[in-house]
Amino acid sequence: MSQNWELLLFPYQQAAKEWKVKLRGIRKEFQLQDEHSPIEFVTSRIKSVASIQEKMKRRNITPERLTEDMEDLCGLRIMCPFLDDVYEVVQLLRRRNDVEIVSERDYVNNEKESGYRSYHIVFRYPLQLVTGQREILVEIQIRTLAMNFWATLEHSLNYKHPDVFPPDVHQRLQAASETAFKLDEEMSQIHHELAAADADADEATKDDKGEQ
Ligand code: 0O2
Ligand code: 0O2
Repeated sequence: MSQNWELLLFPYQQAAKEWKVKLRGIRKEFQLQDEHSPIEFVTSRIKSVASIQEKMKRRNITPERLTEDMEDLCGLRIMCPFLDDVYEVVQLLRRRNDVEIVSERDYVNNEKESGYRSYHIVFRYPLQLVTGQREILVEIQIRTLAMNFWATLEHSLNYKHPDVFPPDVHQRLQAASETAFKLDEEMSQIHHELAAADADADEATKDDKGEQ
């Protein structure tokens, strides 16, 4: 069966655009209220035709089952400043009524063998098309800046040099992922301490004013 890829992928492109607006809107809302935003930035990608075809082969996915069985045709990525922010974004998504969550995979606390960490959510999104409403699957990967740094470089190293990966490189990449995670933990700790110091200072100011 020959596929009209442009037509098939159009709803996914549309969904990616709509979701970038929604997610960047969340960041803006926090900023307008002078609050810490758990979202640093958002990117998206539509799976390439070559990558779709490779995955169809690898997973034995038929063209008829493609849009149900391939959950990441539309992929969004949310980068968070701190570790806690990843779970705050997960909560924000769970509370929304414009999505129906289909699955969640926590690779933050259960890292993959490669060292990969991210929180993956797949949800069903009702898209409004000229032909009516259509529910499509969207995947969101939520990760910290440090996790993104590691995953971006590891992906590019794997992609560029797939055949010359000696076992010790895998180990070194795993170790690098551990280092990135320690950095995340330390930055989160500093963030908590500063937030607590801020709260104490606010309290002291209130007390001072109360005494006057
Ligand atoms: P802003 O003001 O930086 O948030 P588009 O959706 O058209 O705006 P496009 O071309 O589809 O963007 O690209 P993509 O990959 O979806 O998103 C790119 C966005 O991610 C850009 O935002 C980049 O600034 C942002 N981005 C990518 N890498 C980084 C990074 O390391 N740090 C930060 N802070 N942002 C990054 P915009 O659109 O320029 O808007
Ligand atoms: P793309 O289009 O390049 O983003 P599968 O897709 O079959 O490999 P599965 O079980 O469907 O795996 O999904 P999984 O493992 O939950 O998520 C797959 C996606 O997570 C990948 O997309 C990557 O974006 C990311 N990912 C998973 N493991 C790793 C890893 O070890 N390193 C890096 N850098 N990223 C990883 P694809 O398949 O690369 O597609």
